[in-house]
This record gives sequence, structure tokens and C-alpha cells, in this order.
Amino acid sequence: MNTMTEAKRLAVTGRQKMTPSEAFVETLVAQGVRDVFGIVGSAYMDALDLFELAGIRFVSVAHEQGAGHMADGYARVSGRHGVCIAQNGPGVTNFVTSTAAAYWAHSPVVVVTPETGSMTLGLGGFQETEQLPIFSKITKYQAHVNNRARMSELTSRAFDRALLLMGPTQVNIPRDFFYGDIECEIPRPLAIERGAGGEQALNDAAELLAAARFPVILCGGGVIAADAEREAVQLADLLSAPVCSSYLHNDSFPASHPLWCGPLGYQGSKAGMKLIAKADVVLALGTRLGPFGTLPQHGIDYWPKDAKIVQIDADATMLGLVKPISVGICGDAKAAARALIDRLAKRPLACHANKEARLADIRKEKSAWEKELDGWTHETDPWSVEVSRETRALHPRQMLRELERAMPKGAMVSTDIGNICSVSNSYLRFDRPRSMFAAMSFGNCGYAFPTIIGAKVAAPDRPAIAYVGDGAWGMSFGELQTCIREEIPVTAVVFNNGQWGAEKKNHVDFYARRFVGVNLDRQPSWAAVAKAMGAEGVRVEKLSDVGPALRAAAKAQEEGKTTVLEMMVTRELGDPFRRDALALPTRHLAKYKATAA
Ligand SMILES: Cc1ncc(C[n+]2csc(CCOP(=O)(O)OP(=O)(O)O)c2C)c(N)n1
Ligand SMILES: [Mg+2]
Repeated sequence: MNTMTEAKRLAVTGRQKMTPSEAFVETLVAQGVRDVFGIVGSAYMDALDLFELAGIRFVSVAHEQGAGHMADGYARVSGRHGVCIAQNGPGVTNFVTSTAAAYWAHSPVVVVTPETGSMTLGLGGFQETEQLPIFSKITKYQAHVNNRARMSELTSRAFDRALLLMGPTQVNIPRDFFYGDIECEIPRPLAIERGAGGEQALNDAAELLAAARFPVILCGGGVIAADAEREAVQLADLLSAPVCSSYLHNDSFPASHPLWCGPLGYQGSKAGMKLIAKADVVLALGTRLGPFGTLPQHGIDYWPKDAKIVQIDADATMLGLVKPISVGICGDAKAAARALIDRLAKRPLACHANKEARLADIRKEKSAWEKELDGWTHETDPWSVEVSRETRALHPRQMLRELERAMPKGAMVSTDIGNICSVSNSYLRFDRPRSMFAAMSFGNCGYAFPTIIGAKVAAPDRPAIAYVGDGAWGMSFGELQTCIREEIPVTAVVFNNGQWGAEKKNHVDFYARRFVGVNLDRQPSWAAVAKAMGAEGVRVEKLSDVGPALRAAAKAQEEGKTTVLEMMVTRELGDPFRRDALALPTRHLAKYKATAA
């Protein structure tokens, strides 16, 4: 970095006269912001005008929802803030879905929402809506700039709180407050350091783990957020404990490690499920044990109800929230893991007595699961057999296995919500953290593509790959414009099965195939659309072409090229997600009797 750029990155010090726009931008500089995602708007143009001189890149996107997801992906890769900004009113309301998604992904996204002018607020003027209530349940903190002189103080607090509270925050700024003269000092970012947790809780946890005969570690998003992967590995090695990942956090433990057993939850690893079922003590490291993460899968009700559960979470309100626990530790995953290692390293551990048997068990379950996946080339339910009989299209599972084999080293993969994306959970393995970006528990279609674009901005040297169903692609492909305009090269793998498959599965299983709104007929060729938009577009129809196509697309990123791989897959469908929440139809009115089960 040259000295000119360095100088731009230094915020002014000391109390002095400036405009609120300058105070806002200098606060961003002080907080280390380098990239802001958004769509231009007059509401904040006076501040935007300063971005370049402040060394801040403005990434101009196609839709504000995309900007919010990009900020999310950026934050999840970098561990720093992701920032998005939009025009008051409609630009800001477009942030709602992405902010809710960031909330459930625990991403430190700062959502900057310029508001209608303070002197016309409430008069029903142009682009006016109350912007605080809309975000009140999907942010960790909301700052309203109630006086232009407080611009820097409140903006700065929104940044600090996003990291402190591990989620999105909002700074709401009446648009006239960007103008005028103020005197202020730019606050420096708060230094945040979390501890290991209470002494007593750590001692109790160590007692339980020392006495455990079959300890299992469950690594969650907290391991990634705290950069605690090394400590998780040390702890696992010390206990020779099988390690599972919590749902959609497949990157929380290195897949190449002999103790790795794969993810729990929807379409997760049978090996992981069978092993955790045997646990007498579970160490839930950095996970809130979310309600979806431990639902029975593959017909296995694996959660060990009689086991002692030690839960470590940096958010105190998550302790014991979903699952009963024996010990709750409110602490940082890294610091807590280290504290447990210190307590356990020098004492006899009951789990050492049967170590070899446990390691053999792990090897056996893992190889059985791999063998099963190798043989599981297609789904075998009547619907899937029927629709794939007459077609030469790719079987989704076979295609996903090929993608897994061809996955470039160090790749970042985002996944959308959908049947094929969900099935991919069985095939996504990573050796480094901050590599998997799923739509998490908000589960919105259209998440994966913009998220990977933001991830690529944060980590331009890593291959960036989005897995997206064709329905979700229809919602999000507009951001190809961002890739081309802003020169952000990524790869989108689009699963063309001509249907909103995940929902269609419910029609098949519960509604006697009375399909309503699930078929995506007369779709364009997504490869051709990609080409028309200035990207590479490749239609993949043969299994042997899957791996080479992915490798070529990842390589093309090095030349600045974005590629859409349109995977022509069958209409077969994997197990449904919400079996737990659906019921066969009951009808009381004669008019609707024909639809009763
Ligand atoms: C924004 C949003 N709208 C609707 C849904 C409900 N939904 C969940 S999965 C799904 C189907 C996804 O279809 P597609 O992206 O084509 O993937 P496929 O299931 O076919 O693999 C829908 C509509 C959702 N999760 N999010
Ligand atoms: Mg589809």
C-alpha cells in the first residue's frame, strides 16, 4: 500500500470544525472501512462525494438487497464490518431481507439509512417511511442521529456495537443532517476482547469432560467468529473426541482432520449423527444449538438426550435456550477452549481408556458414510425415479459429488435455500474457516449470489463460488451487473431443474402432486442470459464436464471473468426440509373435500 493510500486511511484527530458529512466519512475511516455497498441516492450524496478521497470504495450494485447480502458476505469472510447504504424510503426498505439474514448469520453489518429530512418528517413527503420500527427486530442496535453534531458519536457507536453484539446495527440519519458546520472529535474504535467465561463454569465443564467416556465436540459459528479453529483442533486431539459441525457451519473444523465427522442437521453427515448419538458429554463450542440444527435426519434421532451438555456461547442469552444444558459458559470460543485445554492438559482423562476403540469407531462410521455417498447417485423415491427415467440430465447428487472433487483449494462457497443447495450440505468440506456462507436460519432464496460477491471483495485472491437453484437465480441474477461493472469475478453454479424444487417436494409428499406455482416453465437459457450480460455462460449437460467446468470457471476468476455454469439437472428431489412443520391436509368444507388427504 502506498503512503498516499495510507494517509487516506488515517482519520483526523482532535476536536475540530467539520461538516457532518466529513464527520461521517472520517468515522468510517477511523473504523477501518474500505468498501461500502449500495445504490447512489441524493440523500447521502454529500458524504458519498468524499469517499474516494477517504480511500473508500463504493461498490455500486443492482438492488439494495444485494448490497446488504454483499456486506454480509464481506463481514463473514473478513471478520470486519460490512457496510451498506441506500436512499431514504424505498432504497432503505430494500434492505429489510438482507438485514434479517445478517441478523441470523451474526454478521457485523452496519446498515446506514439516510432518512427523510428532519423538517418534513411526518408530513408525508417524498420517500418517507418510519425507518426505525422496520428494523427494530432485525438489528442488535439502532442509532438515530437526532442532532447533526452527534453524527460521528452515533455512527461510531453503531460500528462498535455491531462487533460487540455480533450482528447488524443501523445508523439512521435525517438527510439534512449531512449539511452544516459542527465541531467534534472522531471517536476511535472500541477495543473488544472477550474472556473465557466464569471460573466456576469452566471448572465444572473440565470436571465433566475429564470424566467423559465418549466426549463429542460440536463446533459452531462461534468457532469461526472467534478464530478458534486451532484451539478446537487442540481440544479434540486432547480428548480424541469426534468433532461435528453445527448446521451450515461446515467450515468450523478442518475436514481433512481424522477426528472430523461432518455436519449435523438437514442433509448432514450420518457419521457425525451416529457418533454424537453415543456421546455421554457434548461440548457445544460456539453454538446456540439452533432449533433446526439438531432435527432428526436420515431417520436418525441422533441428539443424545441423556448426555451432559456443556455449552459455550459468547451471547449469554443463548445458553440453554434451545436444549437443556448441564453447564453454560458465557465466553469467547477461543478463550474458553484455551481455558479448558489448560485445565485438562495435565490431568488423567477417562476418555483415554477407550481411545483406540473410539478412533476405530470414527474411521468405521466415516468410511461407511463415504461409501454410501459414493453409491447414492440419485434419489430413489417414486417421484424422483419417475422424473429421471426418461431424461439424460444430470442427477443432482452425482453432480454435487463431482463439484466437491473439483473444488479449488481455498475456495469460498455460498449456498442458497433450495433442494439441491440443501443436498450439497453432504458434499461441502473445507480445510479453512470463513469458507462457507449459507443462508443460515433466515433461509431466504436469493442469498447466495450477492453474498459471494461481497466475500470476493473482501478476499479477492480466493476462488468464490455460489451454489444457486434456478428459482433463486431468477431473484438474484441481476447482480451479474455488479460483477461486470465493478469487476468482481465470481462463479455462479446454477442448478437448472425447472422448478422451485424444495417447495415442489412438499406438493409431492403432502398435496398429492397438485402443483401450484412450483414449475418454472419457459425459462430463458441462463447461460445465454449470462453471456448477454457480459459474463461467461456455460451449459453443462454431461457428468464428465462438471469438474472441468468448475475448474475452468475458478481459473477464469484470476483473469477477472465471471462465469455462470448452468447445470442441467433432473427434476428429482431430495428429502424435504420441513417435514417437521407440515401435515397432510384436513378439509371440513364440502367445496374443498377433493383436496383432503
Ligand atoms: C425469499 C424466499 N421466498 C420463498 C421461499 C420459499 N422457498 C424455499 S425453497 C424454495 C424453492 C427454491 O427453488 P430453487 O431455487 O429453484 O432451488 P431447488 O429447490 O429447485 O433446488 C422456495 C420458493 C424462500 N425460502 N425465500
Ligand atoms: Mg430449482
